[in-house]
Amino acid sequence: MTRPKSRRPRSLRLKDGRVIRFPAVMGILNVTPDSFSDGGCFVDPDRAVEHALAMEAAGAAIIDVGGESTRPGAENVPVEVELDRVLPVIEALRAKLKSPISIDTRKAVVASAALDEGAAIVNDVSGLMFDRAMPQAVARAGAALVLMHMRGTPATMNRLARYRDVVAEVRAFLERQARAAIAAGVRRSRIIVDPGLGFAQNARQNLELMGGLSRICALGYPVLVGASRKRFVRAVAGDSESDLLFGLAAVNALAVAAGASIVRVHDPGPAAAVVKMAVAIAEYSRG
Ligand code: HH2
Repeated sequence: MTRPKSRRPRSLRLKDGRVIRFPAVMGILNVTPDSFSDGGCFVDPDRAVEHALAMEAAGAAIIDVGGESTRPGAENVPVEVELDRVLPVIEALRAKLKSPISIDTRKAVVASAALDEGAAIVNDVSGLMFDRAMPQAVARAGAALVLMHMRGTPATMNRLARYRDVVAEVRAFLERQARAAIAAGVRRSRIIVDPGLGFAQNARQNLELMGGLSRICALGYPVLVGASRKRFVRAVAGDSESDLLFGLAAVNALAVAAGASIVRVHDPGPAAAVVKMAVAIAEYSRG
């Protein structure tokens, strides 16, 4: 039987020649004392490295290292503190990890230092709105860039969750910011976009974004979806660990079916199984 051709982006080639094949699982490594679900678990660099290697073994194709929590209400972390948290971990991981490292930061100085230390992707949850120097920092290094939609800052975003058409507005923001990144010298083929579930969106708006995800995928950039342990999953699926895991599985399966390229999760093992199954079916439903 011949398989129908899929229009989803198939892969992303990094500057160092490594290729991320889509759909891929991104494993979350928060080296923070206060992240909403795993705060304090991986502040010790040895534990962080151990956890990153375990996530890679479980199926994570990217490890996303973050030194600043962006949960609702979180305050800005000083640059020096963020650097002290992430750099030792990235340095230790570089030699041990085959998967590329992404740095989850809004600050160009942190991004540049992490890229110098061996990260290959910058995950900017502000979508280039926080630091004007960010696009040049990414372009200079030839890095890949995740552009996420958000409004305001983690401290203010919940107040800004007002939209006429959340899918259209988020899509327009991502398209505009991707153009700005390209104008600054970031390669089009290394841009990933993300609707930013839970950032300046209430539970209903998150569901609308998921329902309209194929319109965001139609921009043509790989799309990242980050629903892991977020409040809207809890609100719909329930509070227990298994509710959260199965609720997330549904989000990830439907995201892949709609054309998403990357799912960002705390538990890469179950997510990898969900992605494999969803993509196998999606290959046949896209005639
Ligand atoms: N969500 C969080 C952090 N970074 N990056 C992208 N691209 N997309 C997301 O949805 C996203 C993100 C928040 O989750 P988490 O890292 O678990 O928590 P915290 O920000 O409290 O560290």
